[in-house]
Amino acid sequence: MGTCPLSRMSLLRDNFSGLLRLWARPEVLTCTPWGAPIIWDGTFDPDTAQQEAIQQNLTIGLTVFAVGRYLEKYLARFLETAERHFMVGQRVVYYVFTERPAAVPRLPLGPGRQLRVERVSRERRWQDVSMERMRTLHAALGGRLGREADFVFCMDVDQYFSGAFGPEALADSVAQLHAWHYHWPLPMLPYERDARSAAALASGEGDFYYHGALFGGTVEAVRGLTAHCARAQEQDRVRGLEARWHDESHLNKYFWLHKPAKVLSPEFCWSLEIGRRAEIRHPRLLWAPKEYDLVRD
Ligand code: 2GW
Ligand code: MN
Repeated sequence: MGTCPLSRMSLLRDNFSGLLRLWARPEVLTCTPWGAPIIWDGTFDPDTAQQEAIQQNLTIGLTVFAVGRYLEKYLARFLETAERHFMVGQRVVYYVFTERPAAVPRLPLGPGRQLRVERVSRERRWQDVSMERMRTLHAALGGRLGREADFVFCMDVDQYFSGAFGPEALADSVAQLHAWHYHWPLPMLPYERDARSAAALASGEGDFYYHGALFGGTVEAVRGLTAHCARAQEQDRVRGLEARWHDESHLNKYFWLHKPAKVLSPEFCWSLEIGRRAEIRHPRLLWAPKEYDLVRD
């Protein structure tokens, strides 16, 4: 029995993209130990990714929370730059969660792009604003967002797009390497270490340190992720605990237990404060400058 030519073709293509990843960026890690691609500039062909996504007729959700002063400070630039760079050519639905729907900027949107505003209540503590996102997202994924999107990305609002962020970033589950920590040795990564916390990683555990500012995947995968994190946060709360980096600590625990299918290089969420790094060729999303005195109460 011969191999069907079609599967031989796709085998060839898969091997080719694997080799391309290794050859294109020999100076960086382009594959995780469990075989997931780590996406660096030059390791993917954006046109192929675009073509494949269009054939699948996808709807991609982008969720962002803008509560309190973060709305005026960050939301307009986040959305304006997303219009220029995020999944251009695909069907996109923005989901903005805020306690002041009327204050959301009315932006002209490109064809096939929509914005929905969902009301959330304002938490008193900023740690809770950040952590409550997991529960709110989980509920939204069980509702309209979950019905209309195929894939979803969940992002911090205090950043802006600076380059094409396209369907090459799509996968079942997607994690972002943290710009400050991607080259740190494992024992130094800032995981939660208190064994009583649901977010705890013991010494020797952990693969990478992922950034809470960006994660995504299929609706189903992100539902699982947000359910896990919301439950784990609640478990800590009733025990009077709070993980070191809040939702980010729980996210890191989740991705230790459930390995991401794709990992984005720090080029996909970079901080200019780090300065020049030879391997950072083409940042696609940049951290907005923080003015803690202005936004932290
Ligand atoms: C957060 C901290 C202090 C003061 C205000 C806020 C705040 C956050 C707020 O007033 N309004 C608001 O909408 N947020 C949302 O929560 C917003 O979407 C923001 O991007 C997100 C996370 O807060 P942020 O961006 O100030 O936290 P970072 O940049 O220090 O975030 C990392 O660590 C967090 C946990 O401490 C999260 O895991 C976050 O995803 C990480 O990037
Ligand atoms: Mn942030």
